[in-house]
Amino acid sequence: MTVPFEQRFPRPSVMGVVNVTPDSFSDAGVHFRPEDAIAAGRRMVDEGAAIVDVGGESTRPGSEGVSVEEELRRVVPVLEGLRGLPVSIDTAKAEVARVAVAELGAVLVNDVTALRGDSGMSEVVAESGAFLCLMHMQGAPRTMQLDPRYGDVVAEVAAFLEERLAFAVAAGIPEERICLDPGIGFGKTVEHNLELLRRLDEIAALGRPVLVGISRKSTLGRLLGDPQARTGTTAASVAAAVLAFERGASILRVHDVREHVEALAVAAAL
Ligand code: 7PJ
Repeated sequence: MTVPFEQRFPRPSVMGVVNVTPDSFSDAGVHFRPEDAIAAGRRMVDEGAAIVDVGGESTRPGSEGVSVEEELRRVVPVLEGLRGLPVSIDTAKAEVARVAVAELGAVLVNDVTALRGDSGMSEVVAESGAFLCLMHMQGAPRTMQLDPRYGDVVAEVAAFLEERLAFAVAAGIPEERICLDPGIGFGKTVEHNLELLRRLDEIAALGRPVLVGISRKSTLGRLLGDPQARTGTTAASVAAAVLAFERGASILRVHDVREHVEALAVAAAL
């Protein structure tokens, strides 16, 4: 018997971000040493994170992939150091997911390719009983921000997530273990991101818990007046997270855990 997603991650839950990469979106390199990443992950759980998302491959705009060996070299010591704490693995590689879930206790696979990146991924998730996040991305990280285009961005993202959910279920992953994510910043302009957040109820209407990651993303910095911004502030992140929660998000993927836990506790009470 597995616990349904909604029970394991009640609304709102916070996912803390631990990037073990030299070049993530917004916290470039701060956790590249395993001991720093482990300390950051532990602190996030102390501060109220429901889960800590450990990733060893950057998906920031313009980034190239890394090999399985390099990704494992980055994440394995961190997963070992966080053993016993609730951890997810941010990876598109089946072998990295397998090691994380089957050998090192990760409970959720966060695959930004939504099972399109590695044909072995669905089997790893199905067999392990892990939770799964399916995220929308237009294009691939290296080129996704060059000229993203949609007719109706919300309708297209919803249709994509519905199709990936059906694919995952057909591959043997129980629907009750899956959450969906519109993929803020993944092949989207500022206006696309805003439209997705304004109409997040249409993503929630697909019937699965929704995860939103907008923490420190460039859209926020651009809204604050810098057209070249590559990051956003904590205060801007918290505002976006609270409104995403109000519009139906269940899990907020964030860098500043304490601030989000406090703000979301108040938002939930109101
Ligand atoms: C997201 C992610 C997101 C999910 C990143 C960063 C960029 N995974 N991985 N959703 N963003 N599920 O950490 O700022 O929005 S990488």
